[in-house]
Amino acid sequence: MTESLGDWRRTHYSRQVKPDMNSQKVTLMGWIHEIRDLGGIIFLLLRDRDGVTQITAPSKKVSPKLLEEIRKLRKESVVAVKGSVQESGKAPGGVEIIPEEIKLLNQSQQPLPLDPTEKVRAEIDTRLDSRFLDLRKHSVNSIFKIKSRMLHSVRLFLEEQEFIEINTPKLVASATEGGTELFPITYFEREAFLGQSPQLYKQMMMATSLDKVYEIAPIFRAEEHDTLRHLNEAISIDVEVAFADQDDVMILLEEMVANAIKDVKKSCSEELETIGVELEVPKTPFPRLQYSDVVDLVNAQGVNLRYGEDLSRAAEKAMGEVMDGYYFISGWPSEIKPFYVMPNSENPEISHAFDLMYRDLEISSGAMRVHLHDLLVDRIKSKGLNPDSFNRYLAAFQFGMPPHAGWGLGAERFTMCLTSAKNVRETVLFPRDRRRLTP
Ligand code: AMO
Repeated sequence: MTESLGDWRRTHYSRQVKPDMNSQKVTLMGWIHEIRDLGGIIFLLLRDRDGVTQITAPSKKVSPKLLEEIRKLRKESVVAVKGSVQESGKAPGGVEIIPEEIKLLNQSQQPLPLDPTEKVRAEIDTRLDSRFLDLRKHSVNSIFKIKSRMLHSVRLFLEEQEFIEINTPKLVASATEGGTELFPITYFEREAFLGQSPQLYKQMMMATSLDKVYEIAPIFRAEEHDTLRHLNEAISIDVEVAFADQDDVMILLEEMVANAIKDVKKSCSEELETIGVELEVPKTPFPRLQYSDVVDLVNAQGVNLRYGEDLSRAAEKAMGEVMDGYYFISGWPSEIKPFYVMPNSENPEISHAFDLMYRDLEISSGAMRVHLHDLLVDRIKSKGLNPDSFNRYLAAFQFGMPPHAGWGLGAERFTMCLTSAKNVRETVLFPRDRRRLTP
């Protein structure tokens, strides 16, 4: 009974079948969402990428052979249905299909490890184990349609501003963001690492005259913590701009973020409705807070944060209580920012680094960089690192490196903001976390 497509081809997706197409012949393809056999009439719900269509098979109108075939179908099997459209007040979308032929393309085994009809709620681990079934739910796949649109909009925005897309190595020899979060790998007879960030490469691009570059690619972090915000493999949207400082790239970042939200709101209205999210396009410029003010704000709420410390989870949560939306934190102490961040020339204790926050979630970090070779060597040493292991990177600073600035925006964290997802794993097809390496 299981057959190939032959000359059958889909003519419409569910949502394209409208009541004004009465009597029109259509071919739909998808999965059996539901079967209700009432004896004299069988209702099939056919689900595809867009939605669900009711296939109505009354014994008066449909041949006994076809009815028998329909009775053999099992939930989540793949079928193609040829039939005619009929207006129906009771059916979803105001239409039903009276079937003339049904082709079973692949019968599904039973029982299912997961119910894609969302009647039974499953735990995230069960869902991730059977992610292909989980992604049949429109509430789940909507998140990825939104993520895809966001990435499209980001690319378009940067391309329009004449940024050049680059691809940098993910097999690397050294750390960039502090030594503890690296995944070591065996590179022939040497030790190497999975790249934590394209940081050093995008900076080296600034010495080439390409001037404005971006990369959208995986970053690998050996985070020990099992949290709702951390992944071991994430997608970073990285940007670097020559002849620019932190203020220039903060403006670029907020404009890009606001533009992507506006675009997602317009282009993904159905997906947003499916997941029950009403997006608000933030006004630019975003509020700009100083790190020292953040310390005061956090302490005022009874959470202890000493000046010079990075924001703890409790401190982030306290900020989420007072700030409702996107905001920058600037003026970070140099001590807690990486070696490549430019210290303020008047007060080197303070750096030209910033974070972009959404309520209690950090979604991006950036800075003006150190472009002066000797200062960079000092900064590397002051972090307890050996400048010799950075000599190829440092060479780019000896023969004409312009002042430059940039940032990295986490694609999954930004998708959390767009979809109101509480767990970052919801925004990754196949997340990698402390315990999960499959599927
Ligand atoms: P940072 O380490 O702050 O900065 O990373 C930038 C952004 O990437 C995302 N991100 C993560 N998302 C999920 N899970 C993780 N484990 C994870 N780690 C990072 C966050 C974060 O804000 N080189 C600098 C950027 C720069 O200065 O250009 C960097 O990597 O959204």
